[in-house]
Amino acid sequence: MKVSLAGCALAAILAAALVSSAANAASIGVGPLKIENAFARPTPGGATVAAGYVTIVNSGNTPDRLVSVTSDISAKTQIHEMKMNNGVMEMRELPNGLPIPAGATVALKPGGYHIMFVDIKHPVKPGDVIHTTLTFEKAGKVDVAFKAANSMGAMAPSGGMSGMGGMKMQ
Ligand SMILES: [Cu+2]
Repeated sequence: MKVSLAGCALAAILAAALVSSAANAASIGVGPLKIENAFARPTPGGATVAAGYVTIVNSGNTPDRLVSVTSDISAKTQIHEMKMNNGVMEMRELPNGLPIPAGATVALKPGGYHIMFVDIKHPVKPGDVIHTTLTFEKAGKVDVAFKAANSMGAMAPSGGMSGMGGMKMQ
């Protein structure tokens, strides 16, 4: 009886911890900005880069800008955009960062803007967490954990791009 009560209590504590960590992961505030739904994509073995995605909501009335990102998995972390160039999807670094207009929601997502972890120290496995610091021009710095999705294709857009294989880096 005691054992099962203890088990129940433990389960309740674990459930509460899960709920609270999920709530934390769901949204992080910095100034008028809200950082939501940060996730990364697992990488195939031997990959040298990994991609991270996040949604940034600016509820303020002044524009801001994501100017830089650092992470614990890569020496270099860049802010990339994807563009079609002569029928080939290419990605390149945004040299001046990513504008976050007043009142706007900017989604970094597969096939579009993304965080690029360059020269990763180890592959990203499902469930891994990449710890990063995002720096905004006005709102300042905020620590954001990017959790790796469950499979490489899990978050693939309907266009069928399932990895970095079809892209080239400028
Ligand atoms: Cu990229």
